[in-house]
Formats: sequence, structure tokens, C-alpha cells
Amino acid sequence: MTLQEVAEILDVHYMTVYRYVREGMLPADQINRSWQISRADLKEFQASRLSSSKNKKSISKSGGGSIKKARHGGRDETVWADRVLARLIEGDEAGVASVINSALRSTHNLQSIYLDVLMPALATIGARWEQGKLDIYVEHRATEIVSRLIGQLSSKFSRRGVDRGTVIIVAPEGEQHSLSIALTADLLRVEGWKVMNLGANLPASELAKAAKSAQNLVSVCIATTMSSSLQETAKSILAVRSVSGSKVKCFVAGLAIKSEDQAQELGADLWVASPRELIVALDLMGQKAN
Ligand code: B12
Repeated sequence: MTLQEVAEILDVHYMTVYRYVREGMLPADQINRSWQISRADLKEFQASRLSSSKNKKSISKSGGGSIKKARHGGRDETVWADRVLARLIEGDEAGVASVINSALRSTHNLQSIYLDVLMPALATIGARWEQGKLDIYVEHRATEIVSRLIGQLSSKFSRRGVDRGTVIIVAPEGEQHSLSIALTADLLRVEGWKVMNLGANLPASELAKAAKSAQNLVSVCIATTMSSSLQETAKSILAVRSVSGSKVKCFVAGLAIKSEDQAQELGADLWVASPRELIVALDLMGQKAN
């Protein structure tokens, strides 16, 4: 069964089913681009949910093969992320590039390099800086290294041919975190979307102009890291709606967004907790439209 079919049975949003899969609670196999869930696994999942109020534990398929397949960011990626982290803290740009190139040779794709290697390294740097274990300049230097590196990497993975529609990706006024947008933009381009990356700190009125000018606009994704920017996020969504109506789906993402309810309060159609979820959500939207 597809994520949508399972969502109907469980009476939840399909992104919630996707989250169950990502978190290893519901075994699934990825066939071509779509996730497939067996009826037996769904039955087992439903049974475990019934008893989970008493005993909250996730199910695992005997042998565990499918769960492993459905998960990203395994032990391998952790090792690469640790290597990248060490080089980033040293400010060794050539060293970071060399570790990334080795990781790429060992079957990692761009998505895995960005999300399972670079992103955890950045998160650790952010956490150490927050704990006062790392100087601000080290964090800034690491950010600059990663920005330059993704610029080089993305050109290696550029895709030619007919695009699947335009996706705008942006962070609202007041927000300086643009790296996650750049990473996500690259990953969407690899998936065949035409991406208009508007970067960070964009006023809502300018976003509306961009949305109006975009050809075949499918979706706008607004990334918010700081909770102080949430009001601007809501304004941005309103601005998009004022020029595009409801045909363009508005997604929200980023550390400041914690739930689907919050996303709806902001006026969004959907919350995507990670770039991978955005990719899946756009795929599912495309499948529905066809
Ligand atoms: C780099 C960085 C900066 C750089 C940004 C440069 C740039 N060009 O982007 C600079 C130095 C400018 C900066 C500034 C600040 N930062 Co800062 N920063 C970071 C850092 C180290 C990495 C951010 C990043 O790009 N991560 C990569 C992304 C992809 O990972 P992620 O944020 O965890 O995202 C996950 C989800 O939220 C989601 N997601 C996030 N963005 C998007 C976007 C899309 C489209 C999608 C689909 C999904 C998605 O996907 C990820 C999960 O898969 C983080 C640490 C961290 N945890 O990441 C702190 C961090 C985000 N910063 C933080 C803070 C506090 C600040 C400052 C207030 C510091 C200060 N006192 O000045 C300012 C705020 C400036 C502002 N007004 O925006 C906090 C935020 C805490 C919070 N949410 O309340 C963090 C978490 C550090 C920490 N541990 O305290 N920062």
C-alpha cells in the first residue's frame, strides 16, 4: 500500500504516515520513488498502537531489513559527519572537501551528504557554540566553508531536461539562516524541480512579487529558524495567498515550526519537518495531480 492508502486507513495525514516510516515505527520499502507498506506490517503497527498507551515502544520487523532500508543517517554517515565536524572545527576547508569527496565515492548521494553528513556536523557546531564550548568565529568560519562547498557540489549534480514546476524557497524578514534553504534548493533541483531560491530576510511584499512572476508555481516553502520570525512567516503566507490563491501550496519548515497544528495556525497547508519530507510531499502532490 502507498502512504496515502495507509493514511486513509489510519485516518491521519500522509505526512504523518511518512514520519512513522522515517522514524522506523512502520516498516516500508522504497520502490522507484514511492514508499510501499505491506498489509502485514500495517496490521502489526495498528496492533502495537493499540497497546502503546500501556507500553510505548516501536515495532520492529523480524530481521529488521525493511526498517533499515527506510532509515537514513546510519552508522556510516555518523562516521563521515564526525570527520567533517573535526575538519570544520579546525577551519580546514581542503580537509572538509576531501572527506566529502571520499564519502561521495563510497556510494553517498547528494541528499545523504547534505542531510546525514553536513547537517549533523553543523548542528553539533551550533550546540557546542550554544554551550559556550566553541567560539563564535569558529562557527562563522564553519558556516562559510559549508556555503562554499555546497556551491561547488551542487554544480556537479545539476540536472537537465524538462522541470516539474517551480518551487519558491525562502526565509522571512528578520531571519538570517539561509544555509538550510540553499541545501534544500539543491536537493529539489536534483529531483527535477525548478527552484527559485530567494534566500533569507525577504519581506512578505517581495515574496508576493516573486510568486506572481514565477511560471508554473507549484509551491512556496518558508523556512523559519527563530521563533521571533514566526509573525513574518504568517505575513509571508498571506502575501502568497493574495497573489496565488489556494492553488499554490504553502509549506512551512525550520526549527521554529514544531507541529502541523502550528503550521495551520500560521496559515500554511503543510508542515515539513525536514528537506526529505518536502521532497516526499512534493512528489505526493505531483502524483495526486496526475
Ligand atoms: C549557521 C548558523 C547561523 C548562521 C547562519 C548563516 C546562514 N547563511 O545560514 C548565523 C551566524 C548568521 C546565525 C545567526 C544566528 N543564530 Co544561528 N545557527 C547556525 C547553525 C550552526 C546551523 C544552521 C543550519 O543551517 N543548519 C542546517 C539545517 C538544515 O539544519 P536545522 O536547522 O537543524 O534544520 C532541521 C529542520 O529545522 C529542517 N529545516 C531547517 N530549515 C529548513 C528549510 C527547509 C526548506 C526545509 C524543508 C527544512 C528545513 O530540516 C532540518 C532537519 O532535517 C545552527 C545550529 C543548528 N542546530 O543547526 C544555529 C542556530 C539555528 N542559530 C541559533 C541562534 C540563536 C542564532 C542567533 C540568534 C545568534 C545570535 N545571538 O546572534 C542568530 C540569529 C540571526 C537571525 N535573526 O536569524 C540557534 C537557534 C535556536 C532557536 N531556534 O531558538 C541555533 C539552533 C544554535 C543553537 N543551538 O542555539 N546562525
